[in-house]
Amino acid sequence: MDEKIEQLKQEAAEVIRKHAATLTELNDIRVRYLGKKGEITNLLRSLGQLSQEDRPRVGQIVNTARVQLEALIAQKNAELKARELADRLSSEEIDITLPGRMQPVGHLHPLTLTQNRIKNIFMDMGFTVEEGPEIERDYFNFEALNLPKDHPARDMQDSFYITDEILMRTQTSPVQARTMQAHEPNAPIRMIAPGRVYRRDDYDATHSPMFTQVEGLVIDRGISLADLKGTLELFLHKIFNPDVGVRFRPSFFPFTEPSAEVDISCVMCHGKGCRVCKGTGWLEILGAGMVHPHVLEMSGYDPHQVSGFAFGLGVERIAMLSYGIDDLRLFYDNDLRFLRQF
Ligand code: 2NM
Repeated sequence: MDEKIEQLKQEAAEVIRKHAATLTELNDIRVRYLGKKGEITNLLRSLGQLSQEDRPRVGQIVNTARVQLEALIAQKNAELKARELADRLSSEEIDITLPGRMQPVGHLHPLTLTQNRIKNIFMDMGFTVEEGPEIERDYFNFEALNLPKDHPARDMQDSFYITDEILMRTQTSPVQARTMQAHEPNAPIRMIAPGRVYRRDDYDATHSPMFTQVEGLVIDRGISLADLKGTLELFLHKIFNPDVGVRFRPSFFPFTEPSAEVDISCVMCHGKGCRVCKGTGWLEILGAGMVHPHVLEMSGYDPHQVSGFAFGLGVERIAMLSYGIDDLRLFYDNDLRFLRQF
């Protein structure tokens, strides 16, 4: 009996040492020897069959074996728990030295970049930047700018009407009329109005039914054509380069008198004549003129007290010439291969 107990204890100790790789396995082993129907437990139960004198001695041996195995199991249990924790810590490790994931940062659209350059040049000359609605009243878009209802330049073909009295603005000049009317009569104005305008037009390499304009207006006592020339020449030298040639040609606009078309020497061939300037050496870049007395009058200004000049330009055209772009549609396609170049 004594030997049998010793053998069982050795066997259990061996199994605990060598075959308990996990906590589950260790628990199975505990049940097998020390559980309700375990081998050591069975031995304790069979003590009743022993004689009176053997019982206490054998009982003590079995009990000692039980206590020793329990201690062995507790030790192994602590060992396995520590290992499982170490395994988890290393498998779930976070490398805090890894660099963060790059968030790509976008940038401004070439038309916005060009519009900002234009705005900055005029703001440096003391101009304010004014805005107005893109859905405009016929009155501000045409009537207040000397284009009465029967004027040929108001041909329905050229505009997107919403009702008889409301349309998508065809120019930013209604912002000029609104600004004049918001001022005290004859108060000086030095402003630009950048923004989108809409015209019924084909969509091709050089035309779009929506494009971007910057128009300007200067009103004060004694403003002359010399101010117009000086201001626009300085602007063109800053936006292109100081060596660019500038020329003024007589033209017609209903809201200015006299009116001029302003050309710069071709930025591609420097005036020699090429495909871009159609062999002329010049590129049309601006429209301008002295504000018509009737336009001043209609917005509450007295043409006997003050005078003014105004101008208008297309942002797309300036961007195309600055960057050497030959198709206007590239600005609206949102093709990243194009946009990423700016
Ligand atoms: C242009 C050309 C010439 C212009 C005139 C006015 C106003 F409101 F003062 F009458 N604003 N803009 C003007 C003059 C616009 O664009 C080619």
